[in-house]
Amino acid sequence: MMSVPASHSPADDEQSAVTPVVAGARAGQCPIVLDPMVRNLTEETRRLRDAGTLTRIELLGVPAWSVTRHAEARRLLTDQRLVKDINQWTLWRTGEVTDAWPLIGMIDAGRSMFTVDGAEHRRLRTKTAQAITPRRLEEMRPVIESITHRLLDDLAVQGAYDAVDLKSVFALPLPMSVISVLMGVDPALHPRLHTLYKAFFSMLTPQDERLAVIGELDGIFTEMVRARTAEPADDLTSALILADQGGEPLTEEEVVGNLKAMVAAGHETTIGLILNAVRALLTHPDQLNSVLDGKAGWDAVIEETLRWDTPTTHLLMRFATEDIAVGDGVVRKGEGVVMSYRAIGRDTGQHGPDADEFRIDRPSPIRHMTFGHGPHICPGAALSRLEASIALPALFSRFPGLQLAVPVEEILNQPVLTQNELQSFPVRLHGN
Ligand code: STR
Repeated sequence: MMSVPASHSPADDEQSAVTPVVAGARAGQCPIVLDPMVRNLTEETRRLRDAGTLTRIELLGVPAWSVTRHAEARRLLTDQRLVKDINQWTLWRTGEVTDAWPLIGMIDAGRSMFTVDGAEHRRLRTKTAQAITPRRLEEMRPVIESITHRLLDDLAVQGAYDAVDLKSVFALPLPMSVISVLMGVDPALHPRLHTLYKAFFSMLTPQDERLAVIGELDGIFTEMVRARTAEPADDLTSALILADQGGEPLTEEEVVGNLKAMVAAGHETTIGLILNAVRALLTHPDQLNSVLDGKAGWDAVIEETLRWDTPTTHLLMRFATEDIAVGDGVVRKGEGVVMSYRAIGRDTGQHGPDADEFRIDRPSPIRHMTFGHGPHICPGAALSRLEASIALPALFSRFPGLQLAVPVEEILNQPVLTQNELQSFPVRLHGN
């Protein structure tokens, strides 16, 4: 069995590195074993990037391919021979990967726009995507502004005399509140959802507990969909339940799947965007000053953060329905492919020799691919940009003396393999 203990030791790496892996590995190529407890993400990203366009990786004992280059990823993201259907995965079909694998919930997430392709994908996605176009989102701007200002008030109180955690008081509740308004999630559920998602993503959670968490999330969202079916409200969940004119209405399972995907993606990734932007600015004071002086725009901060410190380190997973040549390697039919967005954002071929540097003065627009590409391109891209474009200037104009309360090295990533999210983010609001 390829399942992995909660804590990851070098001995495990050694052992799993010699496990025979699926066909398609280039002779002699050792997989890069991704470390869920990674302390130096930049170093791991560099190793991946330098290993080539298509690199064999190991995800908690399970082999897959990582795509690390912008151009090749862009091509593959419109290649119909790569699909999201887990039943195309040989390791799943043979039972070598099961629910005991800690990352299974990232792939086997129920039927939704996240897990199907082609015409069915369009059927599942269109309504959601249309509800969050840049134009439609302008209606949400005042809502996002008022949530932001309310949270900044909370932050001012909690950080009046001492350090305060910018994540738990601001960067997390902001996107969670916004996505909840959009989808119609009861705010009374927020504390429980925070606990459940933290456990869902953390690699320290024992797998039986994670499966219970997934079950509880399914229960919460199924109940919510049933309530809206009985009594529709003015939210996107109700809109998804109501049949499209002439179209095939979504099933309960499909609405629940879309709702889960929206809530998870709608908060988890935006926390990363906000915190990573604040961290980048506080550690690059010249660039912060040029933004505060109006010499550079917040858009440049947001786009450069998305490229340089992307919220999604790796996106799991697509499966080859045929052999596919990639770079100088071949993905064999039935193998899994991961888009390694952090490495892709640091691709020197795309972004130049200084790709590892944070520079908001890059030529605009910065052509990063953090939101993906092709039919599955992030439908929430405009929403996350809008949230960050409200949150960041509001935060720095309210607290111009904002400072890290601990050395930057002490701000650690969550023990999460796929997401680039911080455990906490202690700041002082007023400087010294
Ligand atoms: C989390 C668990 C769940 O209930 C539903 C989903 C589907 C959407 C996924 C989400 C997952 C994990 C985070 C993802 C998101 C889509 C975008 C987001 C992968 C598996 C990113 O990090 C890009």
